[in-house]
Amino acid sequence: MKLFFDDRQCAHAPARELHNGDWTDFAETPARALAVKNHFADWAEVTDHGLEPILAVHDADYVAFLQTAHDEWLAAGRPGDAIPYALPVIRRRPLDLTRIDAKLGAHSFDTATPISAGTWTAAYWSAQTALSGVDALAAGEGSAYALCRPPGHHCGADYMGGYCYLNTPAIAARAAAAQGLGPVAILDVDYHHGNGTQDIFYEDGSVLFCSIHADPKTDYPFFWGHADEMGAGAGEGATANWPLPRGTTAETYMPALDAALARIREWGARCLIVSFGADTYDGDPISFFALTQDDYREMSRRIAAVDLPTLVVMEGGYAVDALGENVAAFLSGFGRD
Ligand code: OKP
Ligand code: ZN
Repeated sequence: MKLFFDDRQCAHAPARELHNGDWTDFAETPARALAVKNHFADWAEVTDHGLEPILAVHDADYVAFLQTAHDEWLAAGRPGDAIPYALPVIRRRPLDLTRIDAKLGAHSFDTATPISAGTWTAAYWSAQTALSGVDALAAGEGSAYALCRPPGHHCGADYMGGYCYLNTPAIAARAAAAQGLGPVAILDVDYHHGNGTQDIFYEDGSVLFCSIHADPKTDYPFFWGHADEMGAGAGEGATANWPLPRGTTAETYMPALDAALARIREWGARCLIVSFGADTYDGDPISFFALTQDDYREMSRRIAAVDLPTLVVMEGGYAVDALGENVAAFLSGFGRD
């Protein structure tokens, strides 16, 4: 199993985030990526695929916004990281937004996703890392791991949120389909619902999206991830959600995983992309499931038993000291430990 990482992903380093009404240190740190990087000795080189596979998922005006937002923020005389404060709950977007604050609000669904000086660089190489993993599958590898940072599953075609700027699993899924690896299924096992990935494919029946996550009644992102969200139009039936209660252990988690894997088999997937967050871990500081490293080994055994070419892309996981071991446990079913 090849492992992909690019150091340029560490250029994204916001200082703080708005959390429960106060400022806290930004949880999605470069140290997360470095903890995983240092756990393994052999990393494969990430190659540059340019903007085209990113624009297959994201709107051009959103990508242009991400590229210049921090410069515009500085030009407006603002210090530090760019953070939105006015968000259009009615998604009416005039095309002539000029103030950076208006652009930030128009392209965000929360205020916890700051843009720092290196955000675009890091997000770009996070996407390239996922795309390099797809290339490994196209070259015949049975599995690959993309250490993507920032993560991707919360952002949509034209909005950021939940620490995410470019939707790495969606970019990988579209690239895999374009390379003839499809039909592609995405299995999201991060603690949080992958609302951005779901949104991108909600009316697209060519990609199956399955997510197991904390119940949005109690947890972020609150507005998406309920069991009755099943896709629409041509995507009807190609979205499936398993919301689970806080405190979930393997006893509750594994039956949901088996149901999702059965769905993926029945649907006829020929390629699997796993959005993996280690924030389902018992010791995660911002999440409330109670899975163990043994559970991660068992999850990866069950996923590998579906026997599809599989790309694991990194999403969350905030217990930094345990993150390397948690990733190794999750990759053990694919022969990496
Ligand atoms: C990103 B990923 C804690 C409140 C929630 C956003 C969480 C984003 C999680 N500060 N803030 O799915 O791990
Ligand atoms: Zn998460």
